[in-house]
Amino acid sequence: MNEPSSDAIPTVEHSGLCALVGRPNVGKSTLLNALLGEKVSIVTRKPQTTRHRILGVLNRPDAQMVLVDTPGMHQSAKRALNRQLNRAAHGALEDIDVVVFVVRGTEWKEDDQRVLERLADVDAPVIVAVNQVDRVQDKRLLLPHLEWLAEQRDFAALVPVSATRGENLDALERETIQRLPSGPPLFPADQITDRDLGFRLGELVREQLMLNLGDELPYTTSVQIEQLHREEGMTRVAAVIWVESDGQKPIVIGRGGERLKKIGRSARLQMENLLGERVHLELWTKIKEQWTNDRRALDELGYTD
Ligand SMILES: Nc1nc2c(ncn2[C@@H]2O[C@H](COP(=O)(O)OP(=O)(O)OP(=O)(O)O)[C@@H](O)[C@H]2O)c(=O)[nH]1
Ligand SMILES: [Mg+2]
Repeated sequence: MNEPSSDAIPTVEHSGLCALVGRPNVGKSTLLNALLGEKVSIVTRKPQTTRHRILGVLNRPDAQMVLVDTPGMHQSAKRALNRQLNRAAHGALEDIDVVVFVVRGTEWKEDDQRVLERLADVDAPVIVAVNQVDRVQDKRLLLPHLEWLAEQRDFAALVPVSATRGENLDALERETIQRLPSGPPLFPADQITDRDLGFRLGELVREQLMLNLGDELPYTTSVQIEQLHREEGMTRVAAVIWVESDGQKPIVIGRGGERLKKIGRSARLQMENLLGERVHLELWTKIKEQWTNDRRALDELGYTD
């Protein structure tokens, strides 16, 4: 009677959650995508690119590791949006099986120190991924830096990697997966992320905004997908780019609409790449005043976790 039914989910040797944390811009999202072999989280050269907790599911024959990408933890708590980013990153450390603390080469900044301090009361094993080692000019500095890091906490492991070059990622994967408990997989084998298509498409627009706008403006824009229709061999997408003031609109649109066109073209190509079919993309800009500092607006735009 109590025999498990034949379609009960079998347990795997290693199943659990692994959070990628660190200060902004060290390469957490790049690392997530590189480990998964698919772009699930957007990447730019600017800090505070990631605004949400994003899960990426890595399946192996004996394991399922759910990687949690997080916004970079940082000191500035000026805007409600910044506070929300920090909240999402800190919240991601609850109920985690392994933490990967991502740092950049031989750098150690105040925000790295803060992350280390935040990890003080985390019981899960913490592995340091020393990312971007390809950028360390003088390789002789690496070993002393690893030794110095090893003195800062009883880390489970220190793994030098290059996310963009794919160097040593197998070692990082081994070190993390082996520390996951056995259990049933948390996601179906064919699901790569917890985020729906609308979210992923919106992020691809935001990625282009970050890449194509000057220094301050990207942080006051947000993207909302208004329409998403999948037709025979083609997907139609309409998205709104929210800005904070009248003055910001022409900057996003550019002279004769050139900049918005470029943003749209690049985002569309990324979308076509993701979907493997043609995409028709319409972009609009609208104003929502002070949304980055307005709790309710943040909720409306999906910044709730
Ligand atoms: N040279 C080199 N660049 C890298 C490497 N990993 C990431 N980058 C670059 O570092 C920049 C930041 O990468 P992201 O993955 O967006 O960094 P992040 O930690 O997710 O940043 P936030 O989301 O802002 O917290 C991008 O320009 C990446 O291309 C690496 O291993 N080598
Ligand atoms: Mg990121």
